[in-house]
Amino acid sequence: MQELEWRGIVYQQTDEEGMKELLNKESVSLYCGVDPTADSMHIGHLLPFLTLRRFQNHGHRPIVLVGGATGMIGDPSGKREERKLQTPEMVEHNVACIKKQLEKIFEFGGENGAKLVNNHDWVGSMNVVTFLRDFGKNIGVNYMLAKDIVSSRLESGISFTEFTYTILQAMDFYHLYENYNCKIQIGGSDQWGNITTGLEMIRKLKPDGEKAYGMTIPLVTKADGTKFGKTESGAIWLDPEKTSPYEFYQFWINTADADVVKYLKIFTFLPPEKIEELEASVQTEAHLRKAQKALAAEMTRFIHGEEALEQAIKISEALFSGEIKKLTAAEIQQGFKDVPSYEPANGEELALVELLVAAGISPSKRQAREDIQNGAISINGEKVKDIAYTLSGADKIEGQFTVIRRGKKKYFLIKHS
Ligand code: 629
Repeated sequence: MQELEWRGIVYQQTDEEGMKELLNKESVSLYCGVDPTADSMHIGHLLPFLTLRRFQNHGHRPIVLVGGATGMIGDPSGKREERKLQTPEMVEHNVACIKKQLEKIFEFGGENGAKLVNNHDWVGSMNVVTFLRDFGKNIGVNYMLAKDIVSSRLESGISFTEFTYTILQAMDFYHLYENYNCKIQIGGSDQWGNITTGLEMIRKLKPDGEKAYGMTIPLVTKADGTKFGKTESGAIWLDPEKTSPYEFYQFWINTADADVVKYLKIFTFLPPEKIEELEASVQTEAHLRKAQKALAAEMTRFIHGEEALEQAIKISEALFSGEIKKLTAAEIQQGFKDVPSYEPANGEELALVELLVAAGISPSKRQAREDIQNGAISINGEKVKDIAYTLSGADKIEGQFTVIRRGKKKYFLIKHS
């Protein structure tokens, strides 16, 4: 807990002293859940799970819950509008995808190995009479109405379905408490209401039972006030098909100096001494961006592995220095995913001037010639000054790509078929 406090990971706690005592006394099972609302988690999900992993590194036992049942309902927490229901097929598909990602974050073997559970296993086939008699009876409607999540939706409206969501999550906490001796639930600050409903359920069902605890983690903020975890191209996903390791790496590299130390503390497993050293580097030699590089490396290695990290660094360096020829076709595909591209028709004559115009790189043939003569055009990192130049096989990296740059930074990708 001391380490978590130093890192700035603790926001609210139901019983600070009690939880510290419990953690010092024994190896504790604790959980955090995620609903399968998409086929991948994004970095907004990461923090509570990284925190669970920190508990695991200190000898406690994480339980990771995927909401196969709650995902069918939709958590109203933090949402201003009623959610659209997902189809059972979508939920099932998303559960499978998210499970795979969670498996990479935790250690599963050994004494304090992680456990992965799905609440569909105990809620999915529960009958409505059992639900209302054994669980619904323990939670007062007035208690539920007092929660921010519900009270903030009373004007705009909330269905009985979403209103009931918190009881389902409370049943989970109780289920894990009973079956896995799970005593702590953690989550983002939006989960406070659901976590405390769980404690209420446990108290009602086990008035003489051992105490359970809840803790939330602060919302990740950015110094400039914009939303963390979003870029122009959308969320930063953990799935490498949705956000390539290179893009993932770049996301962290682009962290502002004002945020980087905070992120090193909350997202990485680097020890305090190392983080303090990097903090000093931000103060005295910010231009070296050592802290950003360490953050990006730690995160990319943790989520995508060493090899993907090395590739991301290699792509970043090649793009920075312009030495495109050092890259493989696969690396070019990752590094230039978001640049404009052009696919010449099969057999199309690849005279550079024509190509520049066809691909929308230069606005006219006249301008294209001027660009070439001015030395503004390079092919795979090498300047071409000959206006009669025609692309040949040697310009096609692995027969697939040619990277054209106009000016200092404007990249275009020619895709050959
Ligand atoms: C059943 C479902 C449980 C326990 C938790 C849950 C999921 C929970 C929820 N969580 C968010 C999600 O799934 O909706 N009701 O997207 C998300 N969470 C991680 C963090 C969060 C939270 O997965 O707690 O705060 C984001 O950082 O929004 O028995």
